[in-house]
Amino acid sequence: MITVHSEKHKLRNSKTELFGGELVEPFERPSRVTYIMDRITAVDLGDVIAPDDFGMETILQIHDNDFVEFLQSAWNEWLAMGYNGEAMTTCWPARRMAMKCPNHIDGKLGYYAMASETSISEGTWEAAYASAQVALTGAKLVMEGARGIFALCRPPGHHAAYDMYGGYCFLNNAAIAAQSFLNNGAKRVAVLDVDFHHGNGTQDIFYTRDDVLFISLHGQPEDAFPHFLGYVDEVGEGAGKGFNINYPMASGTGFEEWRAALLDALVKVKDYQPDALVISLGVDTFENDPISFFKLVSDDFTTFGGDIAGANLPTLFVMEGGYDIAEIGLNTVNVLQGFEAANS
Ligand code: 7XA
Ligand code: ZN
Repeated sequence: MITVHSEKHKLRNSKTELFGGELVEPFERPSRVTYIMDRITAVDLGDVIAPDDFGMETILQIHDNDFVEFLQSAWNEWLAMGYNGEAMTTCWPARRMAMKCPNHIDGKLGYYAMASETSISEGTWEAAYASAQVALTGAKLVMEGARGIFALCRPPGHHAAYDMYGGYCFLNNAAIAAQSFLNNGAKRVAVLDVDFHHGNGTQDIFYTRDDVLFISLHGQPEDAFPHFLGYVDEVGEGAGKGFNINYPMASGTGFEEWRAALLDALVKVKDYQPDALVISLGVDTFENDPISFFKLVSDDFTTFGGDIAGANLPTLFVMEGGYDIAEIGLNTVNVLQGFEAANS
């Protein structure tokens, strides 16, 4: 399987995450990609290629123009205030407050943030842009006939909504890839999100549309980030009604229950008859992930890679989360090898 990878992910190297009331080294850090690349090399998964540059067009079909301009300028606006740390929000438009974007960077951060753990740092926009190009390049290769492609996106994307960032995400790479499939001839695309966390951003983006089916398997929002989306009764609206499906699961969920949800989701994917399948691939479902609560073991990732291959669809894997860094390479590549083995 070909991997699309950009060295520019390293430009996203923030020093601080707000966690448990402290500023800690971010869980989402550059070495995640190093470990995945090491494993790709060790098992000789296939060629690794750099992305093409497709520009801003598809990004701006998915995200609000003002939001994208904010991402581009936020770091410099923050520096201009003379602040010493990285850019973090300290305020929000909470219930019954004005939903208007302020001029001050503190207000802008609050307006566009969906969570406060994620600081914006130097190079964040450049890395997010490159990550989106990785996804777009992967989509192009799939459209050209590849059975499966791995877009090694970093920073991840599935929490990024039409006009919100957070949960380590800035641009929604999976949604941008899905839109690219549609722009290039696909009639319908399915996005299946197997990251531990609910893909609130992807849900938000496609909630009123019937040309993208969104399905997410995740930790139940009562107990897991992003907490405010991901319930079963979120089924889509208007033309999108019936095209959003959530499988929230409880703390301690193991592979048997998780796989039953996956197989159910894959039946729904097949029934939808999409022209392409995008997998939001997070491996933070792993039993030792430091910020999650499912109990998958490394071999389970191989098994479910094979299950995904069973859908028999042109498939783009888009990297999302996973924070047991010592095992992230094994678990991620296990999915891709499971997929390849079931195809051969
Ligand atoms: O899939 N999303 C992630 O892996 C990021 C989750 C961020 C959680 C932050 C909670 N303090
Ligand atoms: Zn996650």
